[in-house]
Amino acid sequence: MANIGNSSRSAAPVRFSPLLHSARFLVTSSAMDNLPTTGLPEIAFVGRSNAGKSTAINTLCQQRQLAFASKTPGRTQHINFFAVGPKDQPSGLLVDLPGYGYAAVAKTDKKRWQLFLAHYLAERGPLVGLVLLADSRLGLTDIDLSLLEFMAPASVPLHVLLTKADKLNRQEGQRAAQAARDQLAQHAQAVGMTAPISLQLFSATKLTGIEAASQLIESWLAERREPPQPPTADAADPGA
Ligand SMILES: Nc1nc2c(ncn2[C@@H]2O[C@H](COP(=O)(O)OP(=O)(O)O)[C@@H](O)[C@H]2O)c(=O)[nH]1
Ligand SMILES: [Mg+2]
Repeated sequence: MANIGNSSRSAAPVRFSPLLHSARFLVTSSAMDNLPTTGLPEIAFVGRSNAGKSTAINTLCQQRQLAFASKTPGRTQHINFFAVGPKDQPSGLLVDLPGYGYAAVAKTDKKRWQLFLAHYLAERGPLVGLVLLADSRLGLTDIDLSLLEFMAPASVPLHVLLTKADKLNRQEGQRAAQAARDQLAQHAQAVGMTAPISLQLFSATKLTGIEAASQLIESWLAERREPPQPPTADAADPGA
């Protein structure tokens, strides 16, 4: 599994992504049936309530209030869409999916959320990547891991941000990352997920891992933007 951005913050100033900085609110959807149909490549952010999802989105985009960080988790069940790229020609969307369960996850909540996500992953053609956020002190829970099951058929790459890494020392951080990596590898194999999975430590307060996360998100969007080259006569497989 790729090991991205696992080092702590260097002395050099953090390079934020101008593309992500261009993010602006597009629309809120309250349900699956009124999601925007722009055809633009889409990157979704998921995670348990309080994992630090809103804070991570704001930090990656260098904006204070783009996604609302809340002291009362679990309130918003809306899906917020943000556009990035030139105003007149956006190049992609960031999607803030509803958080799931706080503290003790109610079984019904969990089921409802899993159904929603399964549906979203199955239906969302333009989805080019999923970013899963999990508190580095708590690690991945079974509901986090259940994502892989739904992602397996969609073949969408997954990137995990272990958030609030500033709360752990270096050794604890490395241990948390390795434990999560092992869990992901095991689970991916169990459910037959073959799309790439990567993981890194992330801290909004110390700005750990900003560049690695930004670069991956940009590369996901760029891959989809470039139309596939039509095969030329030269490139054709002579054996075909
Ligand atoms: N120490 C620390 N706290 C964080 C970090 N990111 C988020 N938090 C805090 O964690 C809580 C939940 O964050 P929020 O972004 O609202 O989580 P969400 O429910 O996943 O959107 C807030 O009190 C944040 O200030 C971080 O990188 N470091
Ligand atoms: Mg939030």
